[in-house]
Amino acid sequence: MTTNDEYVPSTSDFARGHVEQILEAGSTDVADVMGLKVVVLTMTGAKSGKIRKTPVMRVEHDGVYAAVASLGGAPKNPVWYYNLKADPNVNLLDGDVAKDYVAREIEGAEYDEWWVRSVAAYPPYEEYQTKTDRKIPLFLLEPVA
Ligand code: F42
Repeated sequence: MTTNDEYVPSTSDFARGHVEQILEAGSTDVADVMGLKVVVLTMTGAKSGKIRKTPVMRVEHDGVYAAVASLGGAPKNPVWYYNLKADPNVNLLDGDVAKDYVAREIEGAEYDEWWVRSVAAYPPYEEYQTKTDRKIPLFLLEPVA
């Protein structure tokens, strides 16, 4: 993903704080949620065109990652969901390794398979889904060849 626009931090103090720590250290290893690993997605704002950085829990299998648009089980999708729908090209930082990926929303059997993996990586996702009628969207992030 190549962008030459400015980075605009999240309005979420929690997420912005994590991103600041991670950018300072150059690695996601400095951050965790309940001791579980996070990764940082760098994406393009759907309306602003600005660079946005969004931490999500680390869900990975065979070099493919999942991004779970849970927003803690809120009734609405996080705003970054619409960014990825508008421009699926993201960069993902895991540890100190940053690579480009393409995001693809998944459904059906693929969703079910990756939902199990996501809950295994971060069990609270299960409870989040019980809090809302919204089906929590899942994106797969597949490496750019
Ligand atoms: N959120 C999840 O949904 N899933 C996770 O697994 C997850 C893990 C996680 C781990 C650590 C951590 O620090 C945060 C974590 N979060 C997780 C929270 C996540 O990082 C986000 O903060 C949260 O999901 C909310 O995302 P959001 O995109 O709704 O962010 C809001 C707070 C925000 O920054 N809003 C901005 C604002 O100004 O209100 C706009 C951001 C934006 O992208 N704007 C678009 C643009 O064009 O720039 C406009 C998009 C539009 O259509 O309006």
